[in-house]
This record gives sequence, C-alpha cells and structure tokens, in this order.
Amino acid sequence: MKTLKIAIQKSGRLNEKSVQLLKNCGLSFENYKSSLISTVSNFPLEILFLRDDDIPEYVQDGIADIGIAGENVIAETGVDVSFLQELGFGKCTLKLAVQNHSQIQKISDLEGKSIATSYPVILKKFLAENKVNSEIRTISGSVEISPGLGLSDAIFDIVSTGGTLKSNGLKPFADVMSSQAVLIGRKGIENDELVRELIQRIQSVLRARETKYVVLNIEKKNLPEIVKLLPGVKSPTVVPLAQEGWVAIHTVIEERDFWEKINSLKAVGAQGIVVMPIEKIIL
Ligand code: PRT
Ligand code: ZN
Repeated sequence: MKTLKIAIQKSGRLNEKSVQLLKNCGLSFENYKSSLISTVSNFPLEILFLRDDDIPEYVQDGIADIGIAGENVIAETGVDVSFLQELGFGKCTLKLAVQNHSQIQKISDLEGKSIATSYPVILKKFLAENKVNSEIRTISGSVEISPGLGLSDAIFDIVSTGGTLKSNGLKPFADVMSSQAVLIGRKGIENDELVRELIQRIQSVLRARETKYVVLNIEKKNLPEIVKLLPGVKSPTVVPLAQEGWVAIHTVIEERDFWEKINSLKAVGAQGIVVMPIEKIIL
C-alpha cells in the first residue's frame, strides 16, 4: 500500500500545534525530537520533520506529498502548490514598521528609503504594487534591531502581539499580509484518497475546536423557549429527568457566541449547566 509523506516543522512556533493536530486526527506516532522521520502506526503516513523554510519547496518537488507551513513562508518561496486547508494557528501579520520618532508615516514616504527584512520577495512585490522604490536589505534574523543600529530606515517583519516592535522602539504603520498555518500539497494531490481522508479528519478536529458540548436542566414548560435559542445543526437532544416536569438538554454551542448564549439560556430558566470540550465533529 502507498505511504503518504507529510512535512511539518521540526521545532519552532508551528511544531507543537502541527503535532497536536495530527494526534487529534487519531494518528499514532512517536514524536522523537532527534529523528527526521516518524512513521504513523495506524495510517499509511510518514512524518518528515523539517525547517519551516524548506517545507514549501519539498512539497512542490514531491519529496513530501503534503506539508504544514505558514502562508508567509509559502508566499516568500513562490512555490506552485495546492492550498488544501487553513489550520487556524500560527496567525500573524507581516507589517512595515519604523522607529517611534520617524518621519515615515505612509507607504509613499518609503521612496528612496531602506527597509530591512527576511521576506524580500513579498516586500518587493508589495512595493512594486504601490509604485514605491526602496532599497531592500535582506537579513536573516533580528530584523527589529536594524533601525536602532542605523542599518535601515524601516523594517518589514512578522508581528503577532506587537511586543517585539514595542520593546525595540518601533511602531507599525502598514499591514501587508496576514498569515496562518495551512496544509499544502503537491499539485494534483488533492484528488488522492488518503489526502482526502486526512483533510476530512483535520476538518472534523477544526470544527470541534470552535464548539462546546453543553448539557443543562430545564423545566419542561420552558422547552419551547430554549429550543428557539438553540437552532444548532439539528434540534437539541431532550432527555427526561427523574424529577417530574424536568428535562436535560444536550446541545452544541459555537465558541464565538458562547457567553451570550449561556446568559440567555440562564434567563429562560436553564440550571446545572455543564460545558465540555468536543474532540471531533464528523458530518
Ligand atoms: O527553525 P525554523 O526555520 O523551522 O523556524 P523559524 O525560526 O524560521 O520560524 P518560527 O518557528 O519562529 O516561526 C514559524 C512560523 O510561525 C512563521 O513562519 C510564521 O508563519 C508563524 N508565526 C506566528 C511567527 C510569529 N507568529 C511570530 N511572532 N513567526 C515569527 N514570529 C516572530 C516575529 O518575527 C517577532 O520577531 O516572533 C517575534 C515576536 O512577535 P511579537 O509580535 O509577538 O512580539
Ligand atoms: Zn525558518
């Protein structure tokens, strides 16, 4: 039987969540920090642990069939791959930033200035789209210290909390690209049966992440009010309680309007509300 190969980051910001996602998909494997390859025992899959920068090209060239990488790295390497699934972690934004006291306030102010970055390809494209000519200084790390050292007038870098910019006396002034971790595949691999199976499993894990399983007790006479509040995928499950006139309701609530929903459920008499995480939702 054919074995699929997936490339994930060996260590760094995407490693833990990539490993966790695969484990939540029911895949069994040893996560040896020292080895480059791990074999999944209950699915025809091999996991290659690589530097994130190498993953897009390895996938494009077929060394791995699929891979998990940040959209920023995929855009920077300019590969031709299929986007299979957004994964909702590793979220960040590529921003232009300058020193707090800088005169540069808008993109056109960058004309003739120098910008330090580890993402020259994305930056070059952005500047061309905005018809601005700047000098791009490519450096591989610690981009944020470059203006303070007098090495550049601005920087173009990844920002998530903004803490690093702040502690280096920098302020962002333009968002260029938002990014998250995505599952990519070699062109055409999306039709592969094993890949389709894996994507389905990933989607069921992602869906579950956005929802909570809720059990609550309610007087039977309040049932119509409650059902109105819980449109859900299907009607909620209603289970009679030993106490006459009372029922328990089992339902699924979306994380994003969770507190609002819980408060309105309480307002119509819901009691003993128990909230549980959901592992998978298979449609
Ligand atoms: O060793 P390897 O090459 O595999 O890893 P790496 O060191 O190149 O990458 P790594 O692990 O730092 O990041 C992997 C991916 O995580 C990136 O390509 C992004 O897609 C994503 N990501 C999400 C981030 C951040 N958030 C992030 N904050 N990557 C880097 N950062 C940096 C940022 O550059 C800044 O210097 O973290 C610093 C702190 O950011 P603030 O704004 O939270 O202070
Ligand atoms: Zn890297």
